[in-house]
Amino acid sequence: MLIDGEWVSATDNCWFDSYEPGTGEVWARVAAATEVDVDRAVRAADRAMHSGPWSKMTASERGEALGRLGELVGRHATVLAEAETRDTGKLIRETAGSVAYVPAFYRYYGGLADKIQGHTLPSDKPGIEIFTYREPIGVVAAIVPWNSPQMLLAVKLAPALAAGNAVVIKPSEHGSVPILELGKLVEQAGIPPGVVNIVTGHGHPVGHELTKHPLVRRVAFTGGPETARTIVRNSAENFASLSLELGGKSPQIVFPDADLDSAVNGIIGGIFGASGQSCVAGSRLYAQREIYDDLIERLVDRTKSIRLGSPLDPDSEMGPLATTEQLQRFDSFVSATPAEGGRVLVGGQRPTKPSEGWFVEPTILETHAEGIRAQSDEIFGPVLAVTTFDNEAEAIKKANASQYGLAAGVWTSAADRAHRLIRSLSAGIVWVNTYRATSPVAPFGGLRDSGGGRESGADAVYDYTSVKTAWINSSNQAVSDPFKVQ
Ligand code: TXE
Repeated sequence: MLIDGEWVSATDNCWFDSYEPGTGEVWARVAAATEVDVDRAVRAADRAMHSGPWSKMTASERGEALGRLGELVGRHATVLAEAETRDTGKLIRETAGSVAYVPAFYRYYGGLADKIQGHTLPSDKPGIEIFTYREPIGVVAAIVPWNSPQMLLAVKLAPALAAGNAVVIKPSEHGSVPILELGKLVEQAGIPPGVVNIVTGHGHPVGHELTKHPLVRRVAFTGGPETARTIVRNSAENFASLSLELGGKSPQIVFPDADLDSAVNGIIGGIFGASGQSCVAGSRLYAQREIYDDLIERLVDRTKSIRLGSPLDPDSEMGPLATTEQLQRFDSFVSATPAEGGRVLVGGQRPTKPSEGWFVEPTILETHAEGIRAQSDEIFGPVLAVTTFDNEAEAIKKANASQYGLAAGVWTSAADRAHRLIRSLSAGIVWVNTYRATSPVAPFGGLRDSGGGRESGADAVYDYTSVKTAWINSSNQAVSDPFKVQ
């Protein structure tokens, strides 16, 4: 682990195994932090923020350090991508692509570091000037899941550092190695010791202790809704501010005027990319009745030809699931579907090839009936639930009937319809004739059980600041005795 600039093992020297989902074998041993380690990391971050060299660096210097970190990520992209692939099972073609994009996030927030400004306010009191500063908020706990560790860390770490904070990162127990690899680059980037700390281990005790630590002022979390509820309760002890990015059950809506070839590619990529283990997976498909049969036939054909294979093989099109819990989740949803009134159109099984690793087939379920759980619940696997609609109003109603509200996809060639849908869909992100695109410039986040707060985009940097308001009496007039009538 990285605590106060030193590479250390846990104080009680405990370790846990990290498995390689492509083989199902242990491939790394990772330190299991204790309460004492978490406390040391938070205190180191607090010191680094308030009295270390970081606190004396100018905003421009912080921005330059972030730029250098991005450059180093680019230079070490091969190692970082391979670590992510081996630890999480995500395809090398996907991790190589996402790690290559990560420097853009460090550059973007590096560029913003010296543009974080307060305001001079139009005072309503003659002779009194009022203005605001934006100060760092305090120690940030960055809690990262396994499904895209580098990217989901960058959207937390980069704005937190740009604003002058120090950070304690808690990677997922299923994705620690890529983050530890990133930790090696932090010092080289000229970021002083203690500013970035990494404590590894399970939700309990590591995440738990971190989120209730009194010196933590902000928690940036990506993960599941149940964990988020615990974190909200823990952080309430200290009123730490929060961003919660919790996944979804995102609808894809296809109208007859859509370019169907393009829609098929967007839908396949949207659900089977990352083996469906993506918060924005487009896992519910609604197709207008006139094109339903044609669209489903194309999707089923393409699904049958998806090449499952080792995540390290650049020719593989879909890799394994990341954990055995994810395997069980897939099995339980898919096996329940026929009894709930649905039908397996393709997939649904564990494949015979590859014979090792945690693979499942890419799966499409027809879910016309009400109450099919695969239609309403987040599976976080390669399972697409499909059904029909007859008109635009019905499409919107069905798409919005979810406790989640992260993303939605719309496929249409009519500009007026696209605008109507964007306004009517209850989601944090709406993609029209594209899907799963992200960018450092674009806010990302959802509604209801998909969480709250937005990551990425220029405004996110302000979430890592607190406002200080200053009042100055520049009138040259002394303050009069408050108890003497004038
Ligand atoms: O997530 P967890 P899991 C969803 C998805 C998935 C489900 C469970 O539906 O099937 O969540 O996945 C840390 N205090 N998403 O179990 O547990 C944990 O160690 C503080 C959506 O992997 O939420 C890890 O670092 N932290 C998603 C992180 O929380 C705690 C990504 C996420 O793990 C903690 C992943 C605690 N008490 C899962 N308990 C997305 N939005 O992309 C655990 N953690």
